Amino acid sequence: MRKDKIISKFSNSLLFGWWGLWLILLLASPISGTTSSWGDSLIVSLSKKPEYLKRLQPYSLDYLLEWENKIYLVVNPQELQLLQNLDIPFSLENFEPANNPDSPGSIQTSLNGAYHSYAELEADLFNLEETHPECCLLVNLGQSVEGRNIYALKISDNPALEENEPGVVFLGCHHAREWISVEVPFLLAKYLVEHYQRDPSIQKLVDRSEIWIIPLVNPDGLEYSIYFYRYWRKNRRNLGHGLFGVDLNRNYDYQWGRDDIGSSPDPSSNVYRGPSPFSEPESQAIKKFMELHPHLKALVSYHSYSQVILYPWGYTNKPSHLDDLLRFLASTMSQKMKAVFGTKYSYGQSGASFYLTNGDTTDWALGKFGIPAFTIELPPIDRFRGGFFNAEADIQKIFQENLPAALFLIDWAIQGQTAFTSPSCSWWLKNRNIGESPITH
Ligand code: 0X9
Ligand code: CA
Ligand code: ZN
Repeated sequence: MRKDKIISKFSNSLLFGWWGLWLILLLASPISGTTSSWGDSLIVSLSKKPEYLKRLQPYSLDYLLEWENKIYLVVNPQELQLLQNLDIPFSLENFEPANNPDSPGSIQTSLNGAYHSYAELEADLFNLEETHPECCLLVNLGQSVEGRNIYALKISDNPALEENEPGVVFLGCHHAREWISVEVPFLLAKYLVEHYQRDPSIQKLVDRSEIWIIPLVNPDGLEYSIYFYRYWRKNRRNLGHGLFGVDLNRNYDYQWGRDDIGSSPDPSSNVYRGPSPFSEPESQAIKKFMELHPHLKALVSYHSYSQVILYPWGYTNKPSHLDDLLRFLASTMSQKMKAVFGTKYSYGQSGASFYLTNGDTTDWALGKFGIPAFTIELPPIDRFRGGFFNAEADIQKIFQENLPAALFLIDWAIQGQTAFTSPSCSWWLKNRNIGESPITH
C-alpha cells in the first residue's frame, strides 16, 4: 500500500474553546439537553513535509485525510494557534462533499433513507429469525449506555446448540457515522439465511460453521448520527462537563493507552479511549461474547471509508507473529473483492501502512485470542467521493463486492486446519502451535 494514498481521518479535540459559541449552539438546539461539538471547527490543509509531521507528532490532532501531498486537519481555534506557534504554514479549506446533505452544525432532520436505524435493524433481525429459525438465532449481547440492545445473529445448523464448529464473527458500526458498516454485515446475514435452503454451497458453509453477525456495536451513536449530528463517531457516554463519547475502537484491552498516538486520554477528543479498557458496555458486550465462544477462528470489523483491508498490529509498525497468514488472507480477500466489479481494496498491516492507534478491536482479537482479525474500511476511497456518505443506490453493490471475501474467510475457518495450498499457509500450519497461542502482557 502506498503511503501517500493513505487516508487518516480520526477526528478529535473539537470541544475546547469558544464556549460562548458552544453555549449559543446549545441554547439554539431544539433538542433540549443535547450538546454540540462542532461550532468552532475548521478544515485546514498543509504541505506534507516530514519536518511539519515531526513537529505535529506530539499532538493528538484530527487528521482528516492526505491527498496530493497535502494533509487536511480539523482544528479548533487553539489548534489553529498551535499551528501558528509551531510555524507551520497552512491554508483554510472550505469544502464539503458534493453529496453531503448536511454540514457540521446543521441539525439533521431528514430520514436515513435505505439505511437502518436501530429500530429498523431490530425489526429486520427479528424478522430473519422468525422466518428462518432452522438456521439462525437472535441473541442479545448486552445493553448500550442508553439501554439499547446489542444484537448478534448466530447463523448455523442447530443454531440453538453450541456445536464447537469453527466460528467467524462480523462486526459493524463501532463508529456511528459509518452507516454503510451496518448494512454490509446485515446484508451478509440476510444473504446467508435466505440462501441456506436454496444454495447447497451456502448450506455447506453454514452447516459446518457458526457465523456470528453483530451489525450494530454502537446503537446510541448511530441514532445520534441519524437524528442529530451526522458526523458523530463515538458512543454516547456522558462524560460530564458537556462532553460525550468514548471511541469504542480505542477501548479494547490490548496495548490500551500504551501511548497517545491515535488514541487520546482527553475526553473531548474524537479518539478518546475511555478511562480504562472496556470501560464501555458496548465493548464489554463484545468481550463477553468473545470469551463465551472459544471456537471463533476469525473476526472482521467493518468500518468506512478508504477501501482497505487492515490487519494487526495497529499499535506498532512491527509485524505480528501471524503476519504471513494475515497478509495471505487479506490479499485473497482483496482479490475476491476486485473480481466482482473491479473495485480495488488495498491491504496491509494497519500500524505500518495506515496509521498507528491502540486499543482497537482487531489488535485485541489477535493479541488475546490469537485469531486473524481484519478491519475492512468500506468504500468510498476518499472524502472527495463521498466520505461517510454512500449513495443508497451503492449499498447493494458494496455488499456484493464484499460477499465473496466474507465467504472465503468462513471457508478458510472451516478448512483452515486441513487444507493449505499456498506457501504462506503451509508456513502458518507448521508454526501454528507457536503462532496461535494467545499473547498476554
Ligand atoms: O481509526 C479507526 O478506528 C479505524 N478507521 S476509521 O476511519 N473507520 O475510524 C481504523 C482502525 C484500524 N486499526 C488501526 N489503525 N490500529
Ligand atoms: Ca451448528
Ligand atoms: Zn470506523
